Amino acid sequence: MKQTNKQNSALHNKEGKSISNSVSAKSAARIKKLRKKKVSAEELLQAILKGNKPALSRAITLIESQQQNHAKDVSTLIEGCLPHANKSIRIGITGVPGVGKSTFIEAFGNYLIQQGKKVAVLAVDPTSSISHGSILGDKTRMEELVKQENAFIRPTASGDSLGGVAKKTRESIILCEAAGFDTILIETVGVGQSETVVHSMTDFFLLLKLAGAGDELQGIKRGIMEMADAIIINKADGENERPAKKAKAEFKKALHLYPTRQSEWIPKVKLCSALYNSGIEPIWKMIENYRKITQENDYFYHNRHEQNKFWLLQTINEQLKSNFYNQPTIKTELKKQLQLIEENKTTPFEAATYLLKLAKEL
Ligand SMILES: Nc1nc2c(ncn2[C@@H]2O[C@H](COP(=O)(O)OP(=O)(O)OP(=O)(O)O)[C@@H](O)[C@H]2O)c(=O)[nH]1
Ligand SMILES: [Mg+2]
Repeated sequence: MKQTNKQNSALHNKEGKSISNSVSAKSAARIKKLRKKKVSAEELLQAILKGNKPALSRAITLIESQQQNHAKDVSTLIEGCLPHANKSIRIGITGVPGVGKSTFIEAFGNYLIQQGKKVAVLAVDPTSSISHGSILGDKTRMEELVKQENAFIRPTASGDSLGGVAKKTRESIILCEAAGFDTILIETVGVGQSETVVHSMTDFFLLLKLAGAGDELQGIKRGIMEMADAIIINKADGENERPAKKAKAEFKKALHLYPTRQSEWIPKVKLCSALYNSGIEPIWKMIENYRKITQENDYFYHNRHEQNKFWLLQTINEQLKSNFYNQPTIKTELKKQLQLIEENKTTPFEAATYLLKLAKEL
């Protein structure tokens, strides 16, 4: 009797499937849907402002996506974050491969966290599409830092032009600042123009060097001495300590030859061993001192305004270029013009004038 009741009471839908089964299937689907639920840009923004790291990651992924249908969400995020940005110190770090940038960031970042700072690490690496990003492989070098609640490490945006990577990094800085990160470290390996790009988005620029045998100044990229606010001679440990001290004196002498800077800051040379955690604190004290001096003489703010103006023009240039090249008609006509050039049937100037005129009419 009991059995019959149970059978009778077991509800079935038209296809004869047990409703209880289809209900559980439905709720599973609902849970799945919820998990996949597209979080609105507004929700993401609110989470970022509360300092939520997964939300920050997700937002940076949106920034990195090239998809046109994300453009509106990206604008919402940037506009919403801007009023909360700008409060950090942005530090650029450069140096040749193997100089110890990642090891330095691990030591420096952990020190900063001990001082109660919130540290975000970003990277500008034009080679990352080939090498999969220096920071990615580096996570092993930043073993302690990655575990810290108050640290946020983001591998490089890749597969893009330097201009594109730079734009994304700038926007990511704004998001990190809005999420409460007060110290932003931006690493670059110094390929091509990447040092100039990082210099144009940071307040303080650190150049990491190694003590070599003899002429330390040889092989140093033109312009880099003017950009560096400090030269850090890393690996000043063990047998390397003496040559490091010599190199320090040599760099100091060389820096004296450069004209006084608008910031009134005299670039410093410091020794450090990122691996053995020595010389880290004086570097931070120096940066704090720089901030104090340049905020008092207003250079700090002036520099950020100049950088914003530069980035405004840069963004327009990038946008104009991508608008132009992405037009289907231009794509096909450009191919034709390139062919005509190969056949000596047109000149580059004639072809350019034709294409630009064509774009205007589209
Ligand atoms: N002795 C010594 N070794 C160091 C020091 N800093 C880094 N190293 C070592 O140098 C090697 C390279 O260090 P990384 O931190 O990976 O250098 P990097 O500049 O980030 O290199 P890329 O990411 O390839 O550009 C590693 O084997 C480190 O352990 C230091 O202060 N002293
Ligand atoms: Mg590295």
